[in-house]
Amino acid sequence: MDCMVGWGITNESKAVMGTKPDGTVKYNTGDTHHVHGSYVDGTYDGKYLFVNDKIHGRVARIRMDTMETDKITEIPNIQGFHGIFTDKRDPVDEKINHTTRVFCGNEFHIPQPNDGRDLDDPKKYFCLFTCVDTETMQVRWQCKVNGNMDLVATSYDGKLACANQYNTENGAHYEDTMSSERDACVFFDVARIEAAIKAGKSFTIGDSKVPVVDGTPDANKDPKTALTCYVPVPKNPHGVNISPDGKYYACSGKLSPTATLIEHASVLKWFNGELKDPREAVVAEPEIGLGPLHTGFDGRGNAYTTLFLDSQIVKWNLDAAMKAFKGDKSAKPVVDRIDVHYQPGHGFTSMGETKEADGKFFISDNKFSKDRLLPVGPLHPEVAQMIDISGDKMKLVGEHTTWPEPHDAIIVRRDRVKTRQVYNLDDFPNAVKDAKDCRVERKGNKVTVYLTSQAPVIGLREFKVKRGDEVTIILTNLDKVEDLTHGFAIPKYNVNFIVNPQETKSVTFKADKPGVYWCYCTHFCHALHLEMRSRMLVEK
Ligand code: K7E
Ligand code: CUA
Ligand code: CA
Repeated sequence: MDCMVGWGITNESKAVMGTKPDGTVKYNTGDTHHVHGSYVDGTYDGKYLFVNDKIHGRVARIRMDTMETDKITEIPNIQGFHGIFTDKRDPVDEKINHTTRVFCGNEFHIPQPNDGRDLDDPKKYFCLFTCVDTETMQVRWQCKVNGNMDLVATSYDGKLACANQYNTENGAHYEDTMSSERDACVFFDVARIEAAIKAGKSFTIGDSKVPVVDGTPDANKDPKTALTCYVPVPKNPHGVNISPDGKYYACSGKLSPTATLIEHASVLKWFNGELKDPREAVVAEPEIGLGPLHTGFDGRGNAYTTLFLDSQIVKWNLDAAMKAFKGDKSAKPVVDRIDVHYQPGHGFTSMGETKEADGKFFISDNKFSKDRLLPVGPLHPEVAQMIDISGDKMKLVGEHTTWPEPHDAIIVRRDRVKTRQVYNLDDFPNAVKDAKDCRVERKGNKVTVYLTSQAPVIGLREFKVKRGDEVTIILTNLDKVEDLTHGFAIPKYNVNFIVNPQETKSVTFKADKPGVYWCYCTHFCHALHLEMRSRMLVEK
């Protein structure tokens, strides 16, 4: 719920969020982690952003022209939806060089279906990798996987998606998740999975109609028909990121002081049966420092990895790392380090997740601020720090506070962001197009109040309803000036939202308290902003 924009309060936002049969919002909690854009030709097209909700297993689509969520999809059969990434082109159709899928990793394994069976037998739980259609926002398919999935990355040719796995042990307790020396990065052959689904080699789980294919190692022994490929990486890795040239995936060690570089072409070779062992796809494994988590790239052959335990960003060179891996003792992968304050989680470079990586900036989202700021209570704000990576040495150039706890972001070049400044009145079928149209309509005990706002006036100075009425207020902001937003609040009725210029929103509530209620504008709009009010009169 956000009472500035009215998210979770207006009927329009409730329709996006989903409601229970009694009309209340289904979930008003969330736990977003990662944000990624839609692509065309390997770079951002400025159309959509996609964000995961780990707690309820939902994916939200944000329109980049309004920066508002327009769809939310709840994915069946999963818990702990952590990693998310859009595809960058179609694996089969050459003409589709833009995003049509968003891939969703699933971290917590559960009984399938999760209806009370197998509660005490974690060995029977399993996870699903999910593909959602970016236009319809319907779930296309799911793939059964061994182990959990953490972060997700996709290839530039559209052929592969992958997820790092820290719990290939399928452990239920943290010590169990650390029992193996190696976990994995699991790769998905997108075209093969979709062909298997087309061929009907799928099953369903519980009430869900989503087709599921089997991507467990036992079901995928023959590389030439396998849907998945598990590349072993050291102990409990975290984060997987692809280099802007599309050639390498970097998996961070977390419990190992290493990064593992996996070659895209080699994974494809394994799927074609030309490579014996998935381990041969690993082309470098440099020691880079303690607690590596996430990696950004500069497009000049260097990687920048956050080191949670060392509180540093380490810059390492991909070619040098590959030479060292082949035994060249003179090759030094690590080229620079810089302290950050403190304990970085995500780190990302400007345009770094596109083929237009510009090598200008790296941002470190730090999990602790400790002594950076005056103490403001037990909970501290955190800091994000900006590093200039254009030269040989990294240089700290900016720092600002963030809401705890800063997680993930992308840096999008400004010409890719084209937002609209004013809404279009005609986009809202229920718009009240003229102040003269303001009125109260009654059908039985259902009352609709048509209102406009235009600084400093709300279209009706007062309106009367009866106790027990179901009241719907439809409010159009007739102002046409950019950023001239009005709010609308009703005391004691839990109503507060804004309408942007030329936008229409509505709320519905029961008039259960008689009396006078001053509806007022909550968003500073005019010298007479405080005077901008109306009265709701509720008769006994
Ligand atoms: Cu590294 Cu949720 Cu992005 Cu946390 S995962 S840092
Ligand atoms: Cu309208 Cu303040
Ligand atoms: Ca493990």
